[in-house]
Amino acid sequence: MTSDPVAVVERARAAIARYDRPDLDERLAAAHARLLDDRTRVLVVGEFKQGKSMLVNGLVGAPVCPTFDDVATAVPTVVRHAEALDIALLRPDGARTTITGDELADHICEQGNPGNREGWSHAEVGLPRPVLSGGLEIVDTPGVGGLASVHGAATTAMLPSADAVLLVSDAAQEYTAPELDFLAQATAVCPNVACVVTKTDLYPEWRRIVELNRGHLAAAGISTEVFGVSSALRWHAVLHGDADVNAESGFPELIGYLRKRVLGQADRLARRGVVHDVMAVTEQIAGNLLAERTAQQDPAAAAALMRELTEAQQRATALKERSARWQQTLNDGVADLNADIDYDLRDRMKEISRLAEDELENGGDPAKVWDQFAGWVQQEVAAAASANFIWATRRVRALARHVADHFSDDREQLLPALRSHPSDAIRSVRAMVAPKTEDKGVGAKALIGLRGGYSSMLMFGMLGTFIGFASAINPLGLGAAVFMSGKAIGDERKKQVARRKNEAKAAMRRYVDDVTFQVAKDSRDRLRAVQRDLRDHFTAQADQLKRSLLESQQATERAVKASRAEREARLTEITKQLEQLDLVRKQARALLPQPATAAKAAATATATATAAVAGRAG
Ligand SMILES: Nc1nc2c(ncn2[C@@H]2O[C@H](COP(=O)(O)OP(=O)(O)OP(=O)(O)O)[C@@H](O)[C@H]2O)c(=O)[nH]1
Ligand SMILES: [Mg+2]
Repeated sequence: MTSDPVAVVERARAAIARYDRPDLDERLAAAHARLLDDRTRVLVVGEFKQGKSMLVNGLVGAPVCPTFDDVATAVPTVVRHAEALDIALLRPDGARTTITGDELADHICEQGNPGNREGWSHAEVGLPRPVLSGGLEIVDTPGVGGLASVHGAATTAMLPSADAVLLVSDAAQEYTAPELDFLAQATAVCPNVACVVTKTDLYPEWRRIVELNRGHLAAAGISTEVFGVSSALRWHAVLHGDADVNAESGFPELIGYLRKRVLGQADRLARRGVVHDVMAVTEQIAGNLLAERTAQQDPAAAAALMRELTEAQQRATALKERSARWQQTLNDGVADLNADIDYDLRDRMKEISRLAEDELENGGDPAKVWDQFAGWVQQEVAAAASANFIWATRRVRALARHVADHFSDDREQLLPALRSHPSDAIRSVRAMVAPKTEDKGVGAKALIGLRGGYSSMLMFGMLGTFIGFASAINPLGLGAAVFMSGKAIGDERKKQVARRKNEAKAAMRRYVDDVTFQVAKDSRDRLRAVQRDLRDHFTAQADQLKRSLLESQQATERAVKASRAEREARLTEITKQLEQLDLVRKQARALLPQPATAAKAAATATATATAAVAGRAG
């Protein structure tokens, strides 16, 4: 018996082709497309210069990602399998520009493309490597600014679309607070998170660092594996084919983890999805056949037929009600989520504004501390947007499960893939610009000082004249002017500082409001898309059930009108068709590891299908 999910779906499609059920075929076609496009995405993330790009190179055994001591990665790179080397840059709208390997560094590093001003969404490198076969996709992300920065927020936005995250930090030091925060967020929305400690060749103490990190993880309640690796040793092993050095590099364990755990899990999930779809589809068709068989076997029983028809009608009504109920759950859920997510976001941002205002009020001249201040505000805003995003993602998933509850107890399998492209929600967090304050350089200061001094000189000069000193510019007048001008500088500076504080506050508030607006809008859009996806998904399921009921009803009616000869021929045909469906169901079940009792369950497949007729609308 085959254990290839693609072949099983193809067989199931062939088996249901004769029943003219485009709705059910569409469901299997979608399952087929999902299998063919199955990609398992691993995000490589971490603070600046921890060895992310070199780790990716080590994993694929090719120098795909530029690594430098002093030039940082600015654009994420997706490395995946391809028959031949294929390098391209992608725009956010998906437009693709093919480039050569030599050109790559100019576009994806800070050096040639500072702050990604060229505006690429990511680079794609396809290359023939066994480690990438099976759909593994490794994404090298920029470390610029660190995990708690605006760039870090963009990385966070990619988390829900990742199958696994590798947090990279070198063995020079133990985990920092932002690294632990990031790990907590990652484990909240991503099924596999592992920690990689790099540069073990450089730091003989690396085992101690790994132990310290394990302690931090345990204290934070984060359970992940920690791997110690040396990309330098791995690279040496790749170049010289040295197995001992390769073992020492720690890469075999990490690759084993990616293969067994990450790819293995993705494969299990894909199989479970296929089994679920094939079972659901064949169950509906078998249900129709069984209903018809019942009617064909005993058409004279008019009472039974009436009951059957009434029941079918009741089922249809129940289904309608149920559809109203799930739609209500979905709509109410989305409305609540919108409000909650918005409130959470505004609350976080308000707190940042409050702290920032205090900081400005009680601090010194904002002009002097602007860079640190702006950096701090940006970091806080990015962190708040990230936290809001992660929280929203979890709530959306919970809502999807809640809606699925209306359909079946088997809810994990009924969920549509909510995996969408990484949201732009928190990418809209941008850098904060300095308010336009008048530049009061030394020259300007001297001028203001002079102005004050000038009038006081006039005053004292006149005073001098008043009290009888005849000289045009008397020494007292001059001395007083110098004294007064110093005071005027002080007053004017105070005024300026106060003005600058106000301007800084206004700029900060504008910035926070702006980002809040963008993030809120993006998360509303995201939620709307999720609502649409869920509605389409569940509507399709409800429609399939409804149509199956109608078909049962029609088959029953036909059966009553049939002649004896027709009936006999039809019964033989039905038995044959049920056997065929049963075979497909057995093949689908074989895709999953069989527990001891499963064989028994398989033997009673027809019984299950019978129960399904009665239960599918219940
Ligand atoms: N000795 C040694 N050096 C390493 C190792 N991994 C990375 N490096 C060096 O560390 C520096 C930074 O490595 P990258 O891979 O560019 O780091 P990154 O995390 O991608 O940096 P950004 O993308 O700029 O954040 C480079 O000079 C690498 O050669 C390692 O395992 N051993
Ligand atoms: Mg890099």
